Amino acid sequence: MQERLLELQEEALQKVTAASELKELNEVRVAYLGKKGPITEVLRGMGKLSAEERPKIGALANEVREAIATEIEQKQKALETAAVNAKLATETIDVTLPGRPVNKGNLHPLTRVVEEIEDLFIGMGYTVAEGPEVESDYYNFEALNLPKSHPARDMQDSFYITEEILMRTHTSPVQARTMKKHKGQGPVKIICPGKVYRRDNDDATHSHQFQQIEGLVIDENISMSDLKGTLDVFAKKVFGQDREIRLRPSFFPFTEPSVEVDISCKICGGKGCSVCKQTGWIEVLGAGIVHPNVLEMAGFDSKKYSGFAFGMGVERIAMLKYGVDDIRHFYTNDVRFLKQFNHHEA
Ligand code: FA5
Repeated sequence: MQERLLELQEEALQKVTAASELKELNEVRVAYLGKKGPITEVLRGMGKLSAEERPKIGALANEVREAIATEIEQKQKALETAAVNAKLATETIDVTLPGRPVNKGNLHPLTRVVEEIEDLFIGMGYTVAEGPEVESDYYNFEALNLPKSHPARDMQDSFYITEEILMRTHTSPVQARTMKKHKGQGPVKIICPGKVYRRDNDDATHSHQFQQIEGLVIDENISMSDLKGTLDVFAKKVFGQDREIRLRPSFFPFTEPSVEVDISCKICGGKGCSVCKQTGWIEVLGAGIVHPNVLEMAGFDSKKYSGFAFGMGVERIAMLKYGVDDIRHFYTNDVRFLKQFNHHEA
């Protein structure tokens, strides 16, 4: 019996040494140390032994079991460590690799200009108003003193959807809509940013779709000097103290008197270039004193109230501010162009 036990020990230890996987090792454990294993079998036959031999064989059997168990345990640890090392070897991270750059977007230059102008006027007590881009002929023209056959309608070639509905050609309809809401009660002090559409041929300074910001102030005793002062603050804040502004007499059916406001060209410094069409000036906005007909049509008493209004082209302002020589750059979305506006103050 003693021999049989030592034989079993030898056999088991060889198998432990040979095992190359945890699964195999477990099979050895079950085979030799399990309840149905050969050692248990030997112990069952101990009843046939003499009283002297029994404890000896019992002790030996325990030693054999322990030897096998210890060996299995050590092998198990070795196999586990080897498995972890193998995993680490295949999953190594090279911490010296440079990181992937995170591409951060930035606001479109036109959005930035609109926000800057909004902030400026909000700071002067204006509120922001908005209106629809698909507009009725009534608000786009008639309520602004432009009846159906008025020749001045040709000043803004329009995209008509039906006889009565068109893509708005300017942001001035928002003036008319806002005045109506006020039901003849002043004061009104708003700016209205938004997209507008015209059948203009695209070139360096014209686009068939562009943005405007409208301004409207109605109160008692509003005069041309209030308009001039406001435009001066606007020009100095947006373009800097060194920019000059020029007011030219002009005509708009909804204002009387009317002016067109030019700002000295930053690209050529006023000498003349393709952007300013060799004049040294770029037209950025139209303005004037609200026509009494417009006030009356919107329900305001033109004897009590007066007001001024202006409408500026956002792209023209952005071109002047950032020195952009072609309006089409704003709409072709070349990332190299857009990335240049990454900083808060360009
Ligand atoms: C108007 O649209 C008037 N509604 C402005 C106004 C409002 C006058 C209130 C009086 C009182 P005008 O057509 O001039 O006016 O356009 C205003 C500005 O829009 C121009 O000064 C110019 O900066 C810009 N603009 C006009 N046409 C284009 C175009 N095709 N592409 C880009 N900008 C344009």
